[in-house]
Amino acid sequence: MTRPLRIGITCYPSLGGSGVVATELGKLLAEKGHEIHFITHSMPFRLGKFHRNIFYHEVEVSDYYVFRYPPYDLSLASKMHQVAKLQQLDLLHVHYAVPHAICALLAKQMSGNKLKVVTTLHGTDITVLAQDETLKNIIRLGIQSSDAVTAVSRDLIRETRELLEIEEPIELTYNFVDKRIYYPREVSDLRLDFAEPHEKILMHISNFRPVKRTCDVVDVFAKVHERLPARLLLVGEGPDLPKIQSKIEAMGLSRKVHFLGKQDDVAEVLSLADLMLLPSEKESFGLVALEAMACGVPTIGSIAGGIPELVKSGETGFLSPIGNTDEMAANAVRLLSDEALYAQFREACLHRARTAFCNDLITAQYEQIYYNVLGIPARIAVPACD
Ligand code: GMT
Repeated sequence: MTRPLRIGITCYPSLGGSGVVATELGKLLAEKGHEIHFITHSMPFRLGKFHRNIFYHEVEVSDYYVFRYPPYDLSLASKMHQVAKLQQLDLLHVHYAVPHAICALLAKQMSGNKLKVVTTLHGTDITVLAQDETLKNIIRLGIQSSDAVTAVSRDLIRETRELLEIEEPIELTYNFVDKRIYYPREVSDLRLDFAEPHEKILMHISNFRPVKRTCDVVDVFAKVHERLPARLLLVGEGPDLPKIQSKIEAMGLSRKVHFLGKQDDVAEVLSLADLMLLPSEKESFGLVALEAMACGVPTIGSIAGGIPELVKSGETGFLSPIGNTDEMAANAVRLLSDEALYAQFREACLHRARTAFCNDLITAQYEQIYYNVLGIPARIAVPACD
């Protein structure tokens, strides 16, 4: 029997899939008996109620008057060191390289190099920020100084190697969904609030940033709507939302599109959908497509980043070249007009989410990485995922 670990987790607590994955991982590790210390600037939004074995340490930033830019990174590094010392942490697991990997490196140095650091790369920390010459070298340093580095798709590993010219091992740890939360919910009553029984529901969930190509979402929907009765549900908020609202109005589709804003119970909302639209320009993984898959909802998306590792085109959705909204719409219509094909895709979605991206499997992979970096001999049993 291996001993439970004391793990510090840092992530962006208030937005994005990386924060969701970090928080859900912390909860699952705590359930397995590990002691988890979140070290973040605010309470991770998916943490919710009190959990046994989970503690939260808030990073407070000094706003002394000489600072034009209050040094959050230094406050975080200090807090990491302080928590590591007081709570006798075995390791820090940081999600999203910038600035967390460097803060963890500083905390490690402050602890006399005893503390181990695991860094998980999530996407734009590499695909966008590592292209910025002012950040590239420091991101490389953060990665090379970590005791283990993981990335959420093969494509992200490839891109990290290419952009940063590094040889160090990067382990693949796909994102996961908790199957106790993500499953098709009974929402037939709620569905009537948005669509007539004969109408199909297409959905897009994101932070409405340019990489999501939300204009393509609207174009795909408009083309589908010309051929069958349909509604579009848009979930989330972000910089491109006003542009999208104007586009929808200009296209005369306002009565067919519903803006749901930010939602907490994503599984409930996803269960309303017949299709998920994810036509992104960049997407290292696409957690939302996995969440949809776990609720039995196929994805129509782009061949970008790690999406093809997640969505099997022709089995759990259809993928097309970035920007090819004609093909995306044609695939959506094909799937929505053929009941037998749709049922087959839905089953494949449920099966794939529960097996390849099962929470027990991925949690065990992370645990194995932790014991490896600590030099503790352990073989973590991977439960059968069905
Ligand atoms: O940079 C972002 O888009 C945010 C980031 C995040 O913090 O959620 O998203 C990335 O990480 C997610 C979780 O691993 C992935 O599911 C997203 O695909 C990835 N985003 C991009 O690559 C654009």
